[in-house]
Amino acid sequence: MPINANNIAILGAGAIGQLIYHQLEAADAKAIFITKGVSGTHQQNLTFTNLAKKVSCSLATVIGFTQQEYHPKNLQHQLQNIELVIVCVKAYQVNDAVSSVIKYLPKHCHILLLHNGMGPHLQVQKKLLTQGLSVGTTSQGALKLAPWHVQQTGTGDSHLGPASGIPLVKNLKLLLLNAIPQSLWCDTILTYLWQKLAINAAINPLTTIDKCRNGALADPSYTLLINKIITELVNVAQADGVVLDKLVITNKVYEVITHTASNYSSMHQDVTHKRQTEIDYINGYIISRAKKHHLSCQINEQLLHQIKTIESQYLTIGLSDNPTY
Ligand code: KPL
Repeated sequence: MPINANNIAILGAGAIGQLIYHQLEAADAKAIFITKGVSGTHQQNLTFTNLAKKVSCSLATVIGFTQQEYHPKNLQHQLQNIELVIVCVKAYQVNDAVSSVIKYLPKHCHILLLHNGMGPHLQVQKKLLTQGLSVGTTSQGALKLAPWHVQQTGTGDSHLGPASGIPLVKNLKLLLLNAIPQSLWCDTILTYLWQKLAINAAINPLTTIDKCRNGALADPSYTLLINKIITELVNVAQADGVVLDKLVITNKVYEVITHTASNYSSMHQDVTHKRQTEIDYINGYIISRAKKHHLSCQINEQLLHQIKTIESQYLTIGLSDNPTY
């Protein structure tokens, strides 16, 4: 018997959002989806392929709305019992996604952001009047095989923790930690976000520029470059008040390169599908914090520039296939 059918909403029906849905369901907590991909509220058949390739099906409530089509009263009514919204959209969609629903959420509702990169929490926390905010990062792998069919492609740690406002209530915190494998609640969540940022700052642009799988970065020809990316990041994080151990971070980056050797990074996939990348929230975030502290980070700037050049070949001519959420 599900704990509560309607007190958790997942904003965004991408691969990670659907993976979290299935993990919550396996823990007897049924969430609902809020998505811009469809219009109107309906029951949706979902398919999940787990790591052992076992396929299961379920039925989820999906509240869909499009930019043009808002049903404020309906939305407010449908979301009146929501206590937690897990935002699983691309970093560049977070601000818009949260802005779209915030006015329909109950005052005590908590928001959890789960995305690659850093930065959106700074925009979102300015918007929240009463709602508390948490942030998180996950290294779990998931692939969308069809709009409502995801496959889990890898295990990985997930770190969640408080960002601002009223903290997440204990029962929901325990529910999340119980549902998401290898998850931890961390009061110093920023340290983990910077650590994941280092992984993405090294792996994502390099695999995209060189059109290779993550494992190719284990080649010694990348050692110096990866070392420079990490050194710049560690210095910026320190100026931002987060002390990171460079050796620990370097080992983490290489651990992920090994564990995900056969994967294409999300940025590589974004470019392959002519979608906007998350570069502004990965290397771009390091650069923006560096500027704030009058630090230079040449290598990260160079990578940002190279990715922007690649993106400009399709984004400006309107070929982008940006996902809705
Ligand atoms: O998070 C990732 C991504 O591709 O965005 C890593 C960990 C690098 C795995 O590919």
